[in-house]
Amino acid sequence: MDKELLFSANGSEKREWWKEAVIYQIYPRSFKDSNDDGIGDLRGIIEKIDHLDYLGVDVVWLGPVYKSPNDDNGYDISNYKEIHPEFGSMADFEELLIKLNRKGIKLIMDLVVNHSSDEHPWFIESKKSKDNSFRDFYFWREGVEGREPNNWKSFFGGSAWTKDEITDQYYLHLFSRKQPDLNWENPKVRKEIYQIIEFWCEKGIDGFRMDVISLISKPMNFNDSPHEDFLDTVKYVYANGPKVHHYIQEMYDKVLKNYDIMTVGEGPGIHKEVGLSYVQRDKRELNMIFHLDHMFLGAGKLGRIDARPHALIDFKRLFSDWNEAMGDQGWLSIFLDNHDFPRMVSRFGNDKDFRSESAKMLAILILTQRGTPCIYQGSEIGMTNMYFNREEDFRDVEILNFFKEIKVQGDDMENAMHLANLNGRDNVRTPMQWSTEKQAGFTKGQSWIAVNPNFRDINVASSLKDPNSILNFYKDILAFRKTCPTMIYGNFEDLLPEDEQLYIYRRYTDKNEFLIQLNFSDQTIELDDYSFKQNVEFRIGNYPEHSINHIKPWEGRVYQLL
Ligand code: ISL
Ligand code: CA
Repeated sequence: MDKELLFSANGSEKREWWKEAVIYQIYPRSFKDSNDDGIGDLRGIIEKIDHLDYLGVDVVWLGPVYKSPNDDNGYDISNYKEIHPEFGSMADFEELLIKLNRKGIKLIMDLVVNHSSDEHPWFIESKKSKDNSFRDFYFWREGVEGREPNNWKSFFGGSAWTKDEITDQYYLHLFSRKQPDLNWENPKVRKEIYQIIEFWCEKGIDGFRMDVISLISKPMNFNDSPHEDFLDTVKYVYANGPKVHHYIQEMYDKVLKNYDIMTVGEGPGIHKEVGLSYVQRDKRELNMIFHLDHMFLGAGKLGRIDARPHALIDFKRLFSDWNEAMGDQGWLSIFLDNHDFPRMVSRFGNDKDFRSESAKMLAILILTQRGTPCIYQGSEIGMTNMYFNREEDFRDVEILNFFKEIKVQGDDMENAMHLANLNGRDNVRTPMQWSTEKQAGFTKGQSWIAVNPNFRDINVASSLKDPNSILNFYKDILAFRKTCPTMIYGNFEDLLPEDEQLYIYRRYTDKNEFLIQLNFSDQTIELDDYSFKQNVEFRIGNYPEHSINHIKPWEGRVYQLL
């Protein structure tokens, strides 16, 4: 038992429920379909609350369920205060919230307010004429010599500007052309957004994951980006704009501060020099951020889609650097995948020969780093990347646009498909695998995106029956973490930053110390050099037997120093 179970009241760090919580991310379209139309929905989630309860998670982050034409699966919202009928009704939403809360699980929603859908009434008005009262809800600019106003590229390929015929001007969209960027310079826009936040807080939700919050303040000169590399443009031109903190502080003062909620900012382009500025204690902004640095590791010429294998050293350095950047003033959310990036066991583990071992080992990693862990649906059963054989099986707007560009340029489609299969977003969006029934028990209808054929081996029902399953390991390590404040508030130190296969670190306070050993290779490694000088107690690990003299392939374990 962690000696500090009751600590912290007079410890250096203030206890916060959102630091102690573990988040579980639900991608609603792919979680559980209750009415067999092939699309996951709110009643489907209600059916599966027992699964979340069994696992022991504290907070559900619910992906967007608002009214949306689904160009980007709900990240293009046409009504922020309505539930999309394909997900159910407001009554279903309220029932979900109550039933989760009854099990002690909180609910946070996705707040997507860098952009709306082009089918939002604001945009429909805005494009009508240059003097429409909603015109400056968005960014409209004249073209320059018959071309786009500047050289900005969209995250989803092509220019970030699209010309609208009605007024012959261009509007800005950092994502798809159906996701026009909202103009936060306009106080009326901000007021509307604060009302939306209030609307959901009044329903009793427990916070927000804020989509691309790093992008809400644009450099209003709209100069060309001087960077050739898209990710540099994101970092230094699109993100962390001049008024971003002013806006977030205003949002805090106008609404957030009135509720005891969790706020998690997501943001491409948030780099470690600016990370703390979003979450600094007492700064009245956000509780924590997701940075995406490890998601973009090894990104090649075509961006993250052609990510090359990276060195473990670089991966580890990111954790150390970010930990240092946060110090005792800031807080991160820790994750290894989500609905935008490949499955963690496929990318960071070995999903062929050591799937179970590496999935559990990565679970140890996310649950023992300093920060609030976030588990994406399916990781708890070790779901893997899907391999799509046919072009028509892909669904994601990013990938479809990518294919279009490849074709226009006459480039190699076979390679493009290969990259999409490695790093595309559809990989992680295949339905949650519940059982060995048809369509993995996700739906009795036709699923909106293919089910991974490996569902007969990888599914919740079978995992429940197997005491050594990944699922049961997650349950155990979640329970372990709850008994262990050092794992939450303790310091972090990487003990072997230069090792290319092992990740060995400690979490400690002045009273307690834990040693975490993770093997990121297919080999057994002798540990002579790292043998302990002190007595240790084994606390949790992913092999039934373990020896302090060596560490097996993808083995992970936590010791407490006595
Ligand atoms: O997946 C990516 C594209 O290569 C990321 O860069 C992603 O666009 C970025 O992390 C922002 O993601 C968020 O906003 C997008 C939405 O498509 C993603 O699903 C969401 O998580 C626009 O709303
Ligand atoms: Ca449905």
